[in-house]
Amino acid sequence: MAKHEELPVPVYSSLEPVYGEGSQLEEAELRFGQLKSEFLQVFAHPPDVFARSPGRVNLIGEHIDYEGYSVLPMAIRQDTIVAIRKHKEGESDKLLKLANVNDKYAPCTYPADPNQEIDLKNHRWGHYFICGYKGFYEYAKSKGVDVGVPVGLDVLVDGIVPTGSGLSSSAALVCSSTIAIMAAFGVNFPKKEIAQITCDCEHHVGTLSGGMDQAISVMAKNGFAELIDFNPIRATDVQLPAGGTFVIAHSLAESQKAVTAAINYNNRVVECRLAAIVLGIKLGMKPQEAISKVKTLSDVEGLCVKFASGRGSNDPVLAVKELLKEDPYTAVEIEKITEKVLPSILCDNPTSLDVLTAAKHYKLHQRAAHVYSEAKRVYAFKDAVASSLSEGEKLKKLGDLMNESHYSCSVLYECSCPELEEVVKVCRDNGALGARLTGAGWGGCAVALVKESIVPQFILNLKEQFYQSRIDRGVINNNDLGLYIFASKPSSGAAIIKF
Ligand code: NG1
Ligand code: MG
Repeated sequence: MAKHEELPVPVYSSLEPVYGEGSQLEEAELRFGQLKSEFLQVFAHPPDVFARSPGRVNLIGEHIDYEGYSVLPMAIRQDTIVAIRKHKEGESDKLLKLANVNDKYAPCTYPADPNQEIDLKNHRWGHYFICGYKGFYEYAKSKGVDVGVPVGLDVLVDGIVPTGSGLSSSAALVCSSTIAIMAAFGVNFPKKEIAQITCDCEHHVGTLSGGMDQAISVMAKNGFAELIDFNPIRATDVQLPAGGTFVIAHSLAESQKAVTAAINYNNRVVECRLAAIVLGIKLGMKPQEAISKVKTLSDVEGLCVKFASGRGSNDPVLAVKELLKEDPYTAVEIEKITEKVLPSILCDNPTSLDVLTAAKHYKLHQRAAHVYSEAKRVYAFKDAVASSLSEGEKLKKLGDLMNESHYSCSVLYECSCPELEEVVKVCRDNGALGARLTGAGWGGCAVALVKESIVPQFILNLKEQFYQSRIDRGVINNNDLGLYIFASKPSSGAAIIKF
């Protein structure tokens, strides 16, 4: 039997296989019905096909996917649906017409040109669709799949993954767009290939992101979290202990990653790369060799472990502690070690150059210590789930690992913010076994592991202790509370729906 990730995206003729039964199915039926009639209204034709792809919550393994390390997310119920119609050749202007059911997102039009550049200075929601469009053509070309000449596309989007929340609304949009385009062109690819295409093509919006979000959005299975490995992308089912529930709680600070990339997300990617090169050199590589060969901290882990083993340990963090100073490095200090100026080291990626302009210094020690320790916690988490511990002990262990992960994100990686610190504390004060920021951070959501039996009370307490004052100040509306704090079960991945 073909492995799950080798299979193409499933195609369904009804909504039950994706949304199950009950209220979730009812809500989906309503959304799809409205989407269809709005499509008809806007474009005067019905859509050919729909694609949906979910958001995700990362349980553990933060800011390590782009360093080549495995992560452990699960898909959430909230998803993005894309309805699409492909024009016939010569039918009309060759335009990609994008509309959104949410008025917040004004319609936008792009040329049907797979080689178009994305205007990074003017961030627009439609750019994420264009990522998928470009990715689709790049992939088809690389595989020699003939998809014909570019034609016009009509597209209507309905996304309910909260944006700027660390729940991957961007990947849900990129994945559902790419899959809708595929389906409109009558092709389908193995899920792991789509996970790779969508990961690569999201770079067109200017973030140097890893592949976690797209991988889980495309490959998730109902009822399971997934351990996602990279190079090549692989997903292994993780069955979470039944007595625990993951509650997602928004800090109400919006994280505008695409806008602030140079000083936070991309900055960390660059710091990790520089830390890896410096470690490589300190561990015996020639500067030029390290610069050309070392891209991520996983590339020099072997050398770090070898160094540690000389001291009776197998922990790469030991090498970090002894070889990288705790004080931040200036560019000049790094250049002394690398014997080359930073812009020429990072010239293979123009996005990195913006980071150099914005950065004052580089915290190599802290970032590398976070990455290596967080990578270990992911496996400890997976091993605890599979262990013979009692359920209570298991949950406690998972919670402890989540707390350690948060501490490392907050103190070593500095990707938290005051609102996230507060919501994490309120979660722990109210009986969470563990709580941590999830996703990129700098705002967005926390995820808390809570005993199933106390979930309703836990949510009530959070309402009182965290959200009520914000409701009173008009930051959020009381009726919307369910959008900001909710329990989540592992949901299913991307699907194509053809009625
Ligand atoms: P968010 O910002 O939560 O969607 C980002 C990256 C991930 C990963 C996490 C941090 C994108 C699309 N995703 O997620 O690849 O690096 O941060 O673990 O940028
Ligand atoms: Mg994102």
